Amino acid sequence: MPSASSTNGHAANGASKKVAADAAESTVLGQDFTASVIKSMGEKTSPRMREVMSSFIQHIHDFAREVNLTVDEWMMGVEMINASGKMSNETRNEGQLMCDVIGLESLVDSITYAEAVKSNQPLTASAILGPFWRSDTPTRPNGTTMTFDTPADGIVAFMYGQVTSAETGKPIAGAVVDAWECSTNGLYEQQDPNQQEYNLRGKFITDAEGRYSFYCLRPTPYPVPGDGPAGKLLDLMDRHHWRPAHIHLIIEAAGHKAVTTQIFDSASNYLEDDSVFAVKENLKVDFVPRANDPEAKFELEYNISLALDPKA
Ligand code: MBD
Ligand code: FE
Repeated sequence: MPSASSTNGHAANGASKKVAADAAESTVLGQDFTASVIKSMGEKTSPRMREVMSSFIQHIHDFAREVNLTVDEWMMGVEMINASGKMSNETRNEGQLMCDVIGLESLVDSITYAEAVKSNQPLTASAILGPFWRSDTPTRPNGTTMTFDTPADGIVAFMYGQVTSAETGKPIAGAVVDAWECSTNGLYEQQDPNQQEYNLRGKFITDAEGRYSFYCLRPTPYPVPGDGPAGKLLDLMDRHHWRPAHIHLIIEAAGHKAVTTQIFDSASNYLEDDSVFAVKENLKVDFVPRANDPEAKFELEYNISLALDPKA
């Protein structure tokens, strides 16, 4: 653990007032101060809370020491957090987006699912939820559409597949496939007054053979919104806002572990430099031309394999 106290020797300059001031400061600057903040937790805190907060305090103090964080810089961070909160609601989560652009949601997702990846079962890989999921998306019949305000440059695709159990390989009936995507203008329905509510969102329930299907847009690249602190942070770091073309999915079935994921059009730009670091090799999919369907130019078969929930 690097200690800041070694860098505090500048007090030895003879001026007694300055020595006293520096001595007081060095207690706050040093590891003793950090330890005292950690030790101030009471005995009623849970073991996990103690573990998480001890480490958090340690790292954030060390971070401030390492970069010599100034009051102005720290206040800029505080203001970004406050601004994130103010623009967040049921349909937009800016705090989450802030975490996304620094790779934190992807890291936490990978940590959470590391266990599942270790198993030899052919599980569908997870990916981050992102800030635009809605809890109240309507259920729609299989074979129907979720693109209602299809723009002139939109390409309709038919997406279908089967949900199976990784344990048995058997189809899962009654699984819920919750899908959402943005339109070609790079806006999710709740960001765009010109799209009807719940456009490009739907929940589809698998039939007796575990099958689901729907019409959607072939996804297009998408810029992380620039109207809030996450966009500002990207600009300050001189990074672009783009995400590769993706469709979000949450698949849930009784007795199984739900999976939150995204699939990425393998023909898209930005697969190598996703602004939120969510692309995984096995989540890239190939849209192929669809024959004999006036409703859709492309199709995508996407099958999903769920792990049993040991708690169920
Ligand atoms: C998105 O559309 C998204 O999916 C993520 C993860 C972050 C920002 C915007
Ligand atoms: Fe998204």
